Amino acid sequence: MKNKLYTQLVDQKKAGKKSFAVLIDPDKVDNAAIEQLVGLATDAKVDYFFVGGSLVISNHLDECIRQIKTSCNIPVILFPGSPSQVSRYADGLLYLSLISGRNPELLIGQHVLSATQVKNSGLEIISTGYMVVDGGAPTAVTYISNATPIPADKNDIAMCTAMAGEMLGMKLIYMDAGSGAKRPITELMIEKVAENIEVPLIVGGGITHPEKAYLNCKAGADIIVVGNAIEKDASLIKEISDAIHSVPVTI
Ligand code: 1GP
Repeated sequence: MKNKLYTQLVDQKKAGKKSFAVLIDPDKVDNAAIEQLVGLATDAKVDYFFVGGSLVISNHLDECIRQIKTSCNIPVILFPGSPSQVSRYADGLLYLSLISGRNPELLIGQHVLSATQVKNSGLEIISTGYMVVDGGAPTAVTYISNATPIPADKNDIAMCTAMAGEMLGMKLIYMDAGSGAKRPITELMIEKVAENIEVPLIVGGGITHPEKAYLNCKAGADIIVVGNAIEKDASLIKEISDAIHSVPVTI
């Protein structure tokens, strides 16, 4: 099916089910680490792997994804920090436009330059309104994107940005405080955004505890992304996955 992943995301949302995505930065894992993560994620019933990073220096994106794909059935979705992070071995790609910023390169410029390559990859392309929210300190994404994040307490700006993204036709909204953010996005902001859009809402950046993941879902997040905290303590995969999947179904 052409839109298999997106159909699944929308169906999950309609059914009121919350999902957990483990973020893997190819620069930070070797084969042994991938093997461990895949084992833990499979046991914990993780829903997705997101693969990517603001800066991917190493040259083993393909290898990393192939290893994941040969060891489990968890879908792999590219979360690219740059147009070079495309691998045909993944299942899909978040086609990110940085709608919170005013850097034309990340709104449309790099998309034009990489359009042929992305289309020819054969991947399922999911257009995503990417919103960076201030996480209390500069993160790799705020630096690399050369764009001002949405202030953490400006819930109305976040709401209007997400609404505009949806009306422009974006199929997902991703609110991100940035990898390793000191302060993750508040439930108030998540609630405000979730109430005003229909498309699935992804939330990530600085989530380090199962309780926070649970509260974010209760506030309206459909998919929670965790990277950094898991790199430090892989046992969190099970705790966070259980918390997310224990959120009562609300439709
Ligand atoms: C970053 O949303 C992701 O883009 C995940 O953030 O690494 O802080 O979990 P963390």
